[in-house]
Amino acid sequence: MGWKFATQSHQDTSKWVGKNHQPQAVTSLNRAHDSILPEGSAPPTGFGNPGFLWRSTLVGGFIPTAITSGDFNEDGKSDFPISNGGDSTVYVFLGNGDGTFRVPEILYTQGQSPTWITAVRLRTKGHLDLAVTNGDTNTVEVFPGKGDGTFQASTQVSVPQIPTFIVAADVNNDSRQDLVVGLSITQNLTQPQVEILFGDGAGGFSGSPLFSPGMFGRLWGPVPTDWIAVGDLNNDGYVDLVTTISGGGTIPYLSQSGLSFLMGNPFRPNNDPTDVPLVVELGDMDEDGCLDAIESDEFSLVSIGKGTCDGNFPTTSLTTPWGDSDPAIKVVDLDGDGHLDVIAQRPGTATVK
Ligand SMILES: [Ca+2]
Ligand SMILES: [Ca+2]
Ligand SMILES: [Ca+2]
Ligand SMILES: [Ca+2]
Repeated sequence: MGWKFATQSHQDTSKWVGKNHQPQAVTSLNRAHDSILPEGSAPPTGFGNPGFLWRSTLVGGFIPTAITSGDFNEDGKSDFPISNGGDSTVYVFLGNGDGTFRVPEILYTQGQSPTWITAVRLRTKGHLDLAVTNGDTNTVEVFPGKGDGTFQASTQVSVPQIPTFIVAADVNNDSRQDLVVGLSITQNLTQPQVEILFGDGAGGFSGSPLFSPGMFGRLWGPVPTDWIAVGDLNNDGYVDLVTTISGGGTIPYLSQSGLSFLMGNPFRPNNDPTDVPLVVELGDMDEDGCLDAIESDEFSLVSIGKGTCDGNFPTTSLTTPWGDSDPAIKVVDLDGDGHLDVIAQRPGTATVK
């Protein structure tokens, strides 16, 4: 698992970065680490640019692993927390609303080696919170937000294996946010791939149904769940899941009224049995009323699996070569024309309509 799980590779990274160090002012960052592109220029995506301009690099923690967004100080401006796997911190960048940020608040996780992070409102009457997966301590850690950009002391919930991904959703339609946690699977063991932590609306959790895809993946490892997309595949009012697991294809799970899930037919990008999907997002790309699966794979290709509103994606088609060995993906209407766009990470950022 390499750098994501430092203690497993026998590296005590806590010694590398002291916990009493002071963050630098963002404005005094080492410009040598900034892009070679001048600030304000458009990044070379190879696609039509919907209006992004290059900005200076911000200071980060050691080995950033994931980013989320939300308004944590309730000033109407987006903020960006980043989890850092190497020094077990979360940097919370409060936005000024003009593309610049304040000096980040640094949260120290109780668990070790954060792998993923999501913003979620776990308390029905509360403020926006943060949930972090800790790869080396097998925990989900929740930082309850105070609504002013600071957070209460965190609490942890154990999960059975290494957590590698987390996304928030109301799985059982009780108007309380739940956490969907992707897990790493040990080879040749039948283990749960996903654990769902049902929120109680007060910041606590109850129940954690587990389900297993059986054996997937390569012949070494643990094999991580790389990504989980949430959406209602069959339009029954309950969110379903589509996951990627390294070497194991893209696996849909259909919700049974939020109480349990049935595994659907795994599929791979371009229907290629040798292809390895890494990340997947959902969006109705052809606007036929059925969510489609947009995947980026190990071959740096992006493809679209055309959904049929029953949890299946029988037809996949290559869209474009891009991507990276550690990609990310997002589906959103960037330019506000009513049609979904795809953002996929490569050694720059690419967009396509
Ligand atoms: Ca804000
Ligand atoms: Ca719920
Ligand atoms: Ca559904
Ligand atoms: Ca569709």
